[in-house]
Amino acid sequence: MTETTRTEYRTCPLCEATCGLEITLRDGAVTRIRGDRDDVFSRGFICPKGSTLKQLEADPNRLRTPLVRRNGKHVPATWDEAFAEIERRLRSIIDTHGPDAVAVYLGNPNVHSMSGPLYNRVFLRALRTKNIYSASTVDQMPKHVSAGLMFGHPDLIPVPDLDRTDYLLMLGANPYESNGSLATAPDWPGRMEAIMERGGRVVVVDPRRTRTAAAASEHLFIRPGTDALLLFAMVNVLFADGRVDPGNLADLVDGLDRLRSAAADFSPEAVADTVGIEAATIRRLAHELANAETAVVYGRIGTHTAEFGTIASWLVDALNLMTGNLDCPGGAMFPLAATEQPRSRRGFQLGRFTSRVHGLPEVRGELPIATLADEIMTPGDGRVRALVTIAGNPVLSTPHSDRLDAALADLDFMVSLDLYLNETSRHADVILPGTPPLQRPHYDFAFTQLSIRNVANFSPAILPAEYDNPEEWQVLLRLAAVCAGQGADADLNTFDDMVFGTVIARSIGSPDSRIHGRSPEDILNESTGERGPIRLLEFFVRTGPYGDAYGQDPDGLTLAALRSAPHGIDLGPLQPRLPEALATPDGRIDLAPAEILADVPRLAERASQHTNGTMTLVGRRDLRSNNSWMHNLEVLIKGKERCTLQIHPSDADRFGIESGGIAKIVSAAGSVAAPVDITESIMPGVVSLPHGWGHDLSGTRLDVAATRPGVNSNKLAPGATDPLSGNAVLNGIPVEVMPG
Ligand SMILES: Nc1nc2c(c(=O)[nH]1)N[C@H]1C(S)=C(S)[C@@H](COP(=O)(O)OP(=O)(O)OC[C@H]3O[C@@H](n4cnc5c(=O)[nH]c(N)nc54)[C@H](O)[C@@H]3O)O[C@H]1N2
Ligand SMILES: Nc1nc2c(c(=O)[nH]1)N[C@H]1C(S)=C(S)[C@@H](COP(=O)(O)OP(=O)(O)OC[C@H]3O[C@@H](n4cnc5c(=O)[nH]c(N)nc54)[C@H](O)[C@@H]3O)O[C@H]1N2
Ligand code: SF4
Ligand SMILES: [Mo]
Repeated sequence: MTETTRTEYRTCPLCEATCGLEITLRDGAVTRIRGDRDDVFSRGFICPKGSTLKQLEADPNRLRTPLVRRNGKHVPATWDEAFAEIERRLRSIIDTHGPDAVAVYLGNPNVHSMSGPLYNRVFLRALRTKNIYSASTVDQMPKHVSAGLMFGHPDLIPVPDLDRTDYLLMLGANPYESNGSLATAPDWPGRMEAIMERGGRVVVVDPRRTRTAAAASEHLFIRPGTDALLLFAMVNVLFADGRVDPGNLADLVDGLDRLRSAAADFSPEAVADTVGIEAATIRRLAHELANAETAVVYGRIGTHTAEFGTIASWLVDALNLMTGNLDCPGGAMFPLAATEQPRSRRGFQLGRFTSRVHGLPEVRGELPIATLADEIMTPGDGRVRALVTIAGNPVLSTPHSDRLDAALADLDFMVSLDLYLNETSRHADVILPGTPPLQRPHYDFAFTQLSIRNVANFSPAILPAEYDNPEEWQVLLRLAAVCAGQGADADLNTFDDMVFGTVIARSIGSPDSRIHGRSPEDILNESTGERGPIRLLEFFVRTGPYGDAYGQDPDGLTLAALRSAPHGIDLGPLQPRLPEALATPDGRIDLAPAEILADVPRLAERASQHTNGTMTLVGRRDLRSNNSWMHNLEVLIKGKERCTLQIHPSDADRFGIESGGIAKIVSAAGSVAAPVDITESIMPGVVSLPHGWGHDLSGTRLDVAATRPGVNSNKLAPGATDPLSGNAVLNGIPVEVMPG
């Protein structure tokens, strides 16, 4: 047999940077993965994780068949056996207790696949539970809330125009390790350095001197949890010094006066002690922002997963707007994704229903993950008795983990769709194997909406499905069929045609659609014969802003065009999109949403409560990690210990902790013990542990991860939430530290 070598190109689905990969295969097996130098966006950039898709495919612990728990042990089962079990047990719970008794948790990798954005909703619609949870409430929900209230739609999120800005003020983000978030840009480091090379400035605000901070023009330590105060003080300065100028947007903005009065109490002097940044420095930052030709404020995890996450997220955009930098090149701009569909001008509402136990408001149809354990453990009508997790590991990634771990053990039934038998899926009665990245097609529906350049890039699957396993979208359809009462043996092709038919019907019925009024047959006949996500992608691209609208614009984008561009299609730099893109009912921007203003008194109380003298915990990321789930790949976890407690030498001294020793960290929720890393790169009074570790639980199948288990930092998070977004407070947790 002759050896055949082929090269394929695809977008890395692991993080938000969306790097192009060049993948070489010999006789159908991957031999090498490197950066695709011809990718229109990433130009060859790649991080150490990108090439490990090869090891992920090969990992013997990765699940290849369904597992069903029999007598306490997970044993292999056929798909039919697994679904028979799901149908029997899930149906009985739904029939007896109603759909709300079944909760669903959607983890982060759902936004990194095609099936997640397209088929989860089919499953959720069929199930009709109000108990929907996701990683969004341990992540970016504050941004959705502030964007929804200001601009009318929770996905109208402005991103920093990195390639054209003269001044970047970055808070709570460490793109040198994370490669960026809510700002898709392959090679963040290179783009950040380019700002300084062209004479601009980058200022990083972080309680740790991260690699990002070290590379910036300036780094400022900040006391954890106080970003909202710092940002408010900057707003205060701009008003006080007459430096407010929304530029082109002046006529579109409501609420400047209300913002001015809300900021009145937050002078730099009033917040300086609590924030840990001098008043003069805060004034200077505000002036630098106003003076720069173009400038942008950008905040991420450290700013969002905090006590005042929504206020901080709002003030980031408020500052961009007040300095004339919103919707302008070099400022914060709204991407226009190739799959974007017209948005209704209904505006954005919070709290349309509340959680059963604590009455927490829904946001975007979901409830805060921090309260799932309460919903499982509190008896009464409407108690959650079953859980379906889809690509999520909440036992490691969400707060008060010990409690959630115990709650999951209490469920009547649990299903996990996952790549691994891990800390979460070990509780599942049925585990269905997910589709690994190279065995599925890929398109970034989510990240093209958050991209600092408009780009479209489709990647076909490059490896066949192992064991003829169904792809995740088919698994989700089958779950939907069970929940809808059609049974596990329903004809999935018919079901998928129905899904597609509904999408077409909705679009042609909408006056804003580019195919409004066309005949459904017309669209069907012109569509690819392939069922599943590819057909839907085609639909959204062709009806999208650059699309051919099924023949109306012959030069427009099509699936065929995407297929013939393996390195992606560059749709150009971001363009101003306001006012057209606004989705508020009045078509205006609300700079001072009433819901957010109502939360400001809570912040005002915090302004004078400095935490000097006490210890506060923050998180961090490492380039070779990916939340909780890539620790089973030897290439990534080898080398130095990564799950360490960073602590300043003065604090280590104070607590009698020695270099090379172990520290015990105790919070209101629990305690863990970790090896210490005594370093001046962390602010005195702050300690840091990364999340996603703690692979020492029984009943998992993670042979490599178990050799370097680390500890689960989320055992320390008490499960407090930002009241507006329901987002968990994961940074700024009061702790005590002692020799362990
Ligand atoms: N303390 C602290 N906690 C945090 C954070 C923090 O900064 N600090 N960050 C938070 C953030 S931003 C996030 S996004 C969350 C993440 O929270 P989660 O999404 O709950 O956790 P992950 O570790 O991403 O787990 C992903 C799971 O999906 C599985 N998986 C991976 N790929 C696929 C796939 O293609 N298909 C299927 N079916 N399964 C797949 C993995 O095996 C793993 O079980 O963690 C949050 N937790
Ligand atoms: N290598 C790697 N890359 C990843 C991930 C991963 O786990 N590993 N996860 C991906 C995911 S899901 C996401 S959401 C993104 C997140 O991407 P980023 O938002 O860049 O997240 P982090 O790298 O955790 O950086 C957060 C920073 O906030 C700082 N911080 C903590 N508390 C505060 C505070 O109160 N104020 C301020 N100003 N700073 C604070 C921390 O010290 C830390 O340096 O990364 C993605 N990329
Ligand atoms: S930076 Fe993110 S997208 Fe790029 S190779 Fe690494 S993991 Fe993949
Ligand atoms: Mo995330």
